[in-house]
Amino acid sequence: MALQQTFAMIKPDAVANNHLGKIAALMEANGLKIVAMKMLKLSEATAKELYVEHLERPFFPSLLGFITSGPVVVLVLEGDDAITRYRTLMGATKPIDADIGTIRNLYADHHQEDSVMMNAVHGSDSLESAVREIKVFFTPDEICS
Ligand code: DAT
Ligand code: MG
Repeated sequence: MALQQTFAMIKPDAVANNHLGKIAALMEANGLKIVAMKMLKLSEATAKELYVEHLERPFFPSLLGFITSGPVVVLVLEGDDAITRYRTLMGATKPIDADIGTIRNLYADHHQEDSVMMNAVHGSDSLESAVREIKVFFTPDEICS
């Protein structure tokens, strides 16, 4: 298995609901070392850069409103097979479909009307995305690999 880095974000719903520490603990307990981390409020420009592949999607305006609505925590996670390992730990995009014990099953609010969008966490879906997304938020000297 290859040692990889992936980009993770704890979204405004999970930060507002005080799930930040529990989510970070789950990452660490599942073979993902936190090698960079910061809290910030996304600007519209940064949100568009992160979600560039979704700009034309019908849900993009609501996603943009949600993701810039409050503070988020961005992280770089490192570990064996980190990209797939973290996607598995996150669970399915729709919290209602997320497997028991995954972050989205445990910490997204399944009763929210916008429960697809308010799904607690983001994670890179490929090596290419991980490299690109990490660069949106971190300079190499901010990553303590
Ligand atoms: P993922 O976050 O699992 O990689 P994605 O990249 O397809 O999922 O979508 C990015 C985010 O956009 C997702 O976390 C929540 C939101 N989203 C996706 N599909 C949506 C939809 N049909 N309606 C509303 N929001 C959606
Ligand atoms: Mg995605």
